[in-house]
Amino acid sequence: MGHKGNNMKRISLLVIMSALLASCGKELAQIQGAPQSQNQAGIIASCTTKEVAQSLATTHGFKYRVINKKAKLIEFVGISSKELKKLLPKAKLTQNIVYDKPVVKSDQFAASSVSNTPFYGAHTPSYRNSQSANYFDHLSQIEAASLGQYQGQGVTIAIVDTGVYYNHPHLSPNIKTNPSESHGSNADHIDNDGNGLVDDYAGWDFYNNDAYPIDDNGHGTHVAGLAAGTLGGIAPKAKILPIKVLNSQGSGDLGTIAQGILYAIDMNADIINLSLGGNVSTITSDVQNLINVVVSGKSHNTLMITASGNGGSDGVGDCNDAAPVYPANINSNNVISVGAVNSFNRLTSYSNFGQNTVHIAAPGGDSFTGGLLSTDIPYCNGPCNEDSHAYTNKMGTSMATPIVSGLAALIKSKYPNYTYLQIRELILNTGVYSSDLDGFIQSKSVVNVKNALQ
Ligand SMILES: [Ca+2]
Ligand SMILES: [Ca+2]
Ligand SMILES: [Ca+2]
Ligand SMILES: [Ca+2]
Repeated sequence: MGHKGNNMKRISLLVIMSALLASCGKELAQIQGAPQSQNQAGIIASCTTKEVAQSLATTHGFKYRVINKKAKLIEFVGISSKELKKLLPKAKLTQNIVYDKPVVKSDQFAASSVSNTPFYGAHTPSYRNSQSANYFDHLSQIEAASLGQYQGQGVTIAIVDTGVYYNHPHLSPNIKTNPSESHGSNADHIDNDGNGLVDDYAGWDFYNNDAYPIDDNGHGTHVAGLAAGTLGGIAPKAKILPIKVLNSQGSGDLGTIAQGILYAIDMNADIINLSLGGNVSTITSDVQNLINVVVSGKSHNTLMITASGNGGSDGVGDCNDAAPVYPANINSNNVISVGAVNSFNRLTSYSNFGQNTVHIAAPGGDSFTGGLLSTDIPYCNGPCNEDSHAYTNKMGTSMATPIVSGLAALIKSKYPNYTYLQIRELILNTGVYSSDLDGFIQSKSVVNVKNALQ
């Protein structure tokens, strides 16, 4: 998300790193690529009053936020549970801490060490099982913990992002390959299918203009896992088409993004996940081009799932009705704009909103849960075995978006002849009402997998 005065072409990934929630005033430029430190998740305590929390926070220099006024639940960030416990008697808090969960941090490769490794093919899948819901908290929240026979089979979700670490053992079984092409040691350096791209076997990297859209940031890999990871994805049998349009810092420009979307449409993606965006105040030719490309998806029956944004430079949610974010605000009925709720189905502090322009909400993680758990850049720089898998927590409307993309894939696998519009309407009409979203989110609801597939 760009801030005011930014070059309008700049567009960024929409993830908030939980380590930085305590300093929401930081601009995204500083947030991008910043390492997550351990144990920075917020903790929740039940306080007598907001005033007590406020005085505690002021005296001891940490942040707080009221989660639920009635239940007197207060979230504290920037203090350990041990420290807070020491302060509790002094503050006359009614209860002890009810939740304290550290951020999972894998020792991932530094972005600079990710090389253009080819896609080595499918690892033996470790499919969703009865234990999955224990690890992936959001599955129960949207009633996706147990799936029936429709798990996204035959459906392709394009991930237009920082790339996808396609050799991750819990993503590789689902990577969409192009039967006309090959890459790596099998590359023939010929554009066999005549689409203008040489050896586009496993998607394309439009940022670096090569046949290896591998992720050198981590964002796209996380997003892909949320939508269609074999172990924790909403649609664990959907195909993932990796398309890299953002650089290792998560930035890119509208022209490259439009190219990536056009490619996804041409490759017959059913759903295009766009966990990226930027503020747009003037419809320049670049913006108009992006709009045209997104609208052209209608004639190919392509549904776009877009992130509404994370509140701009201050990290506090903004109204998209007043300050448009693109591509989320593109007024076309093949676009769904997604806001983020916490685990109580309440709008997160960072999520953008807009009762005319943000259509539905999905879990996006909050600091007390450490964000949503999903696939991360693994240890392996080549074919990956089961032991080399990696997971991490991230939060943002970027994370809420692939939840909706996964749901769209489940619907499409059950109703293969549905149009983009029928899928869109089913998603928006089968959510669970949350009074907290009234006036902020058009459908006033949070996606629900069980309702949608009934
Ligand atoms: Ca080609
Ligand atoms: Ca070729
Ligand atoms: Ca590349
Ligand atoms: Ca804001």
